[in-house]
Parts: sequence; C-alpha cells; structure tokens
Amino acid sequence: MKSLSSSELTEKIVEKAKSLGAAIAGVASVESLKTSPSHRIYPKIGMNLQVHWREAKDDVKPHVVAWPADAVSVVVIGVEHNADKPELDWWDGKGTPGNRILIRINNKLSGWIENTFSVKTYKLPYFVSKGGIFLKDATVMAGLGCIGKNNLVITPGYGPRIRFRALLLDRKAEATGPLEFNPCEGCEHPCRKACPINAFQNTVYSADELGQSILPGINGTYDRVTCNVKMEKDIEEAVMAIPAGDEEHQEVLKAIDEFEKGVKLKPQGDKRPNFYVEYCRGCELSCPPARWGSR
Ligand code: B12
Repeated sequence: MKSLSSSELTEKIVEKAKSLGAAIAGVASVESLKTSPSHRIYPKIGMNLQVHWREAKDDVKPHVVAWPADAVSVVVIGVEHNADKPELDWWDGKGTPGNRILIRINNKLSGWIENTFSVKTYKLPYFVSKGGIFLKDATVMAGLGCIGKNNLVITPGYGPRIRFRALLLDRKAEATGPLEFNPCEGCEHPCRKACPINAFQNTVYSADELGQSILPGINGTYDRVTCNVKMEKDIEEAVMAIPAGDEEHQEVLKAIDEFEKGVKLKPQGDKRPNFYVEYCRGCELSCPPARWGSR
C-alpha cells in the first residue's frame, strides 16, 4: 500500500474507530501530552487518593507516566455512557460493560492499524499506575472536547456522558485538536452544586505552590480526596448488602480494585450481574444537555 500522509492516516483511523462502534475518535501528539497539566502535576501531587498533596510522604517516589520511547501519537476513542444506560457504568468485580466495549473496539482498531499500515500500536491500560495515560488531557488535546467546571471532559453531542480509552502509535498521525468549545461559559454550574459531598467547595490546589495554573477542577477546586470518600461511602453501603458467608460474593469483593470498589445485590434471573458498582455521577449527570447539544 502506498504510504499515507499523516492527515490521511488520521482520517482513516478515525473512520475505522467509528465503524467499530466508537462515538468519537481523535488524535493527539505524545510530545504535547508529556507536558499537559495532568502529566505535569501528577509527580508533584502523587497518586494517593487519601491525601491532597501536601500531606504526601516524602519517601514515596512520585509516579510518572511510562511512555514507550517510540510512541509518537495517541489515538483516543470514546463510547457514549448515556443516562438511559446506567448499566454501562456498573462495576461487576471485573470491570464495567462500557469499559469492555471500549477494550473491544481498541483491540480491533489496534489489529487493523498494525495489519493495514504496519504501524506499531500500544493498547493502553486504564490505570496510570499500570502504564495508562491521563485520558481526559489526551481527549482534550485530540480536540474532542474541553474540561468543564465538573472536571470532566465535555464533548459536543455527548457532554460528559462518555468514557475513553487510548492507543499509542509509533508513527505520526496528524493531531485533530484543539477545539474551540466552552459550554461552561455563562453556566450556573449545577454540576458543582449537585455534588453530594461538596467536592468543589474549596481551593485545594494552589497555582503558586504547584507552579502551574491549570489544576484539578481547572482552578484547583476539585477535591479528589472528598470525591473518593463518597465513592468509599457507596462501597460501604453496597458491602452491607452482601449476605454474610456467601462465597461467590466474597470472591467479587476480593476482585474489586482499590478505589473502584463496591457491590450491590441485584435480582438474579436476567442478564444483569448479581453485583454491581454504581458510582456517584452527580457532577456528570447534572451537566445540562442544552449546553452541549444532546443527540
Ligand atoms: C483516578 C481516577 C479517579 C479518581 C481520582 C480523580 C482525580 N481527578 O484525581 C476518583 C476515583 C475520585 C475518580 C472519580 C471520578 N471519575 Co475517574 N478516573 C480516574 C483515572 C483512572 C485517572 C484520573 C487522574 O488521576 N487524573 C489526574 C488528576 C491530577 O487530574 P484531574 O483531577 O483530572 O485534573 C486535571 C484536569 O482537570 C486537567 N485540566 C484542567 N483544565 C485543562 C485544560 C486543558 C487544555 C488540558 C489539556 C487539561 C486540563 O488539569 C488538571 C491537572 O492539573 C481516569 C482514567 C485515566 N486513565 O485517565 C478516570 C476518569 C477521569 N474518570 C472518569 C469518571 C467518569 C469519573 C467519575 C464521574 C466517577 C464515575 N462514575 O466513573 C468521577 C468524577 C470525578 C471528577 N469530577 O473529576 C472518566 C472521565 C470521563 C469524562 N467524560 O471526562 C475517566 C477518564 C475514565 C474513563 N473511563 O473514561 N476518578
């Protein structure tokens, strides 16, 4: 096959991702991402969700994203997580149905790119500690949306009701961003008011102290510790619903990840899991569709 220009490569990849089921897809450059706000702040604030950053222990090595040396471009794909399909977000002890759809599309896209263009790809895991990248920054740099007042990526057409996954390429594909889009301008930010534990109330990250102006919640007002406490509370309630001494349930409990844990009992007999995680989505679902043009 004749060699394609970087913009043709992007065009073909985006088209293929959509044909495989992605709602949106785009490309960012690895170089630009290495200095994006999350990639810069992470080594300073660390990954411990129990502490903001000042309280972090000095002896804990800061975590950095492990970029493969030959990675040049990032392909980001998104799958809609509409409010009508809450089950896409349910954690069943092994993952969520929505993330499994993303993994399937990403795997197929990776195989197709490698076979069609002889480009090497890296299928990225979800967690940064396991080799993943900061997906929101990548999505924004790929021009698929912007960070909203709720600290989530707001996309035209799907708002924040969307989840992401990414692939790295060892060849340059033209970047598709950035995008001029600011749905939060003039908005009364119901997202922040919807938070049941006021995770957007205080300035917890300081631009002066951290040496960067773009912070969690854009201006430093998103509090991951508080947000995570709510998730833990959800877990606690869910765990209470587990009948004592039930082996299968205990298995599920064991498999649940450090902070993405929590189970609920579901009636058996249909295709739904016996247990599922239902994360708080207050800041996400309260974002007004009129702002981003719901499809
Ligand atoms: C760890 C994690 C959590 C932790 C900690 C979150 C945190 N922000 O620290 C907990 C468990 C609390 C959590 C909660 C949630 N999460 Co979460 N989480 C992640 C994970 C694995 C890493 C995120 C992370 O550590 N970021 C680093 C911190 C420092 O960044 P940050 O707080 O986002 O702040 C940065 C951005 O705001 C950025 N930024 C601000 N303005 C701008 C402007 C530009 C131009 C750029 C480039 C960047 C930028 O700069 C800040 C840093 O200085 C990602 C998956 C991934 N691999 O990326 C999913 C992810 C971010 N989570 C997601 C979701 C949906 C949620 C929840 C709604 C829960 C749920 N129902 O799933 C809540 C929402 C919280 C919120 N409002 O931010 C989605 C977001 C989808 C979207 N539309 O944006 C992701 C991308 C996973 C996915 N499947 O797609 N999460």
